[in-house]
Amino acid sequence: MTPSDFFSALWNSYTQITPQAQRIQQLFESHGETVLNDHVAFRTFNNSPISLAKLEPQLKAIGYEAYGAFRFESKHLKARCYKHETDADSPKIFLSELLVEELPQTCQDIIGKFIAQIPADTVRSPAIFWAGKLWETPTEEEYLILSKHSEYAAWLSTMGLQANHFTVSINHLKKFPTIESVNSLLHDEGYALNEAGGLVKGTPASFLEQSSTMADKIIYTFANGTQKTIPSCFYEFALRHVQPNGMLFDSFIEGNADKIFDSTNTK
Ligand code: OOG
Ligand code: NI
Repeated sequence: MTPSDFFSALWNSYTQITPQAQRIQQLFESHGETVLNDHVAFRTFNNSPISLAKLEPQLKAIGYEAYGAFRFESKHLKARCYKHETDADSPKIFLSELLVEELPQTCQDIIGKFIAQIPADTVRSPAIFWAGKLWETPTEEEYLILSKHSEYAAWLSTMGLQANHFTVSINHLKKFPTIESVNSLLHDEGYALNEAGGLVKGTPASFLEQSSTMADKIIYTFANGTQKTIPSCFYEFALRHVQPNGMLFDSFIEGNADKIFDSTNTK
């Protein structure tokens, strides 16, 4: 599979449950822009058939290599970032995993039940990255317990493996050169933006500025039959700055990322 096939299949499945991304892309296009992606991100469970270590070979298979590692203590997450070995314009990939053993036993039991349903050999091709939920639908009670302790766990239990966001590269926009100009366009169009830690995460001095929408909302039917409006996926905007060495910063920043995760919060 070529990276281009990978990202187009991924975009198709992502926009099915994130119609705002399609609309926002069209909004930029209506202003004469061509939208390029800075990166996409995935979430998963550690110690499972879809752990970061089990998924990584499928990124290698499409020509990607790891170049950074991150830890989010209070969210109980680890992450790595990947870039294409030769094509610098191919979107970067941010892959995080939940350290399930750090959650309370009640959550471990619920997640353990999901993980037990995933076939050991389920990771066989890059298409695993849009496989969605590989376990039975949670009950509303399970979802609420998970969301109390980890919004990430609650989100992953309902959405499974898929791009949780694509990211517009502001560097490649012509008429919207600043993150503030992007945010005000979205604000004027009525989109809810993630305000955790402020609308803009990061500064030019840290070489990466990011903002994101709040995730789209979908009506979800839980295993017990109740329905609830829950967050699906969101759209991000990133502006990278040139470092003193003359190179564009190409990694991620823990302090920014910590707030971007909140784009799928239920409260
Ligand atoms: C990933 C959050 C981090 C970034 O650009 O720093 C991130 C997630 O929400 O799964 O995307
Ligand atoms: Ni991101």
